[in-house]
Amino acid sequence: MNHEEIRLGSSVIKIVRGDITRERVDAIVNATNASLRPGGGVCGAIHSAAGKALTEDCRRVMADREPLVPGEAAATVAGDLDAKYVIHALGPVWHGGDQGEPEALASAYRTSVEIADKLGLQSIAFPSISTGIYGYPMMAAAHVALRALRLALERAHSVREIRIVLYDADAYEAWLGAAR
Ligand code: AR6
Repeated sequence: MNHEEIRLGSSVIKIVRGDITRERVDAIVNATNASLRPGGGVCGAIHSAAGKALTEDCRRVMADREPLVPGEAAATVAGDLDAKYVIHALGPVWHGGDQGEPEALASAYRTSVEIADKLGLQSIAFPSISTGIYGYPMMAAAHVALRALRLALERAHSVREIRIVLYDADAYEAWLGAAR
């Protein structure tokens, strides 16, 4: 099987392997930094694929607000991506796990689903937030994320499909293990 599905009533969480910038969904979630700058990792890839409109909308959003704290998220246009919105979620930097990292990571996922739901969206694609440059151990992150996403889906009105898009084989295997 090349993907894993977790069914929850009429909703589903799918774990797939791929490049999130190629997803066709209502919202693509970005693992951002506090000031919504292009950055590296999946964030750099999303900004490059989306083009100038995304980076400019990020600047517009930040002109009206304080930097994000870990666990927060904000929506912008999606530029050239095949999505209606990009939801920029800030995950925690890993400091060993006893500095509120699980709570902040759960909040980043939950808040992104809440924003998508308020926008009336049905499908969202997530990367594995915090598990690259921010150093969160992959398996631990997958467990926290899946638990948060289950709860968020149960409360959502419009969101029906969540896709977790894993770029590399190790990440994909870790998430499959957590899902099972
Ligand atoms: N599609 C899906 N997943 C990807 C892709 C892609 N195209 N490219 C990388 N990943 P990271 P973080 C995976 O470092 O840890 C940025 O500079 C990658 O393998 O992108 O939350 C931001 O601006 C990893 O598993 O995000 C922040 O400063 C996962 O995406 C900081 O990095 C997340 O890795 C955020 O760090």
